[in-house]
Amino acid sequence: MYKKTYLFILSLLVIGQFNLKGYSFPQLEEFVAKHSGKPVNCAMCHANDAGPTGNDLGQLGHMTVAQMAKVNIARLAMQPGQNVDSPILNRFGNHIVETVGMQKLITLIAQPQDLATALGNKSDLDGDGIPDSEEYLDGTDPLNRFNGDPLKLFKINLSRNLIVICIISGALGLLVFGLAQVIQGFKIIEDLEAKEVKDKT
Ligand SMILES: [Ca+2]
Ligand SMILES: [Ca+2]
Repeated sequence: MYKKTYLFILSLLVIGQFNLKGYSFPQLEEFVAKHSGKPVNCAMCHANDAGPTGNDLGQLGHMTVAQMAKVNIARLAMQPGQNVDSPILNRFGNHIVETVGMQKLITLIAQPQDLATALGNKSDLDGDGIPDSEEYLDGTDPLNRFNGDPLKLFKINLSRNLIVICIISGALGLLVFGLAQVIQGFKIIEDLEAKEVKDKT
C-alpha cells in the first residue's frame, strides 16, 4: 500500500501540484481568498499562521520525535475515516484529512471548490451553527464561533434564542400593560378627588 501511496505522491510532485516539504496545500487557501474576498492564510488549516515549514511552534522544525510520528501518520492517512492528530495542523486541518483522506485531498488541489462538497454539511467544529464546509467557502474561521458570515450568524442566533426573545418580549408586554393599568388607576383616583372637591364647592 505504501508503495502505491509514494508512487501517487511522486506523480503529483512531478507535475508540481504538491509541496512535500511542508505537506501544505496553498491552492486551497488561494481559492478561499479569491472566492470569499477575505484574507486567508495558512492558519485556516495549520497550527502556525505561517504554515508547516519552519522552526517555530507548530512547524516541522519544532516537532519532537513523537510529534513527527503523528505528522507522518496523518501524511499517510490516504483513506478517509482514519484517526488523525497531526500537530502541524489545527482541528480543521485534521478534520479535513480525517473526512476526505490524503489521497482525495491531494486531487482536490486542482478543484479546491469541491472540498466543500467532500466535507459535507454535518460537521460544525466551533458550534456556531455554520457547517465547516460553508465556513470554508465563506472564508470565515471554522474554529471560532464568533467568526462567521454576519447574516448567517444573525439568523442562527435569532433562531436559537427565539424562545428567550419571546419570553422577554412577553414580560416586557406585561410590564407595559401593568404600568398602563397603574397610570389609569391614578387617573381614576385623581378624577374622583377632583369630582369630590367640585361637589363640596
Ligand atoms: Ca462553524
Ligand atoms: Ca466560525
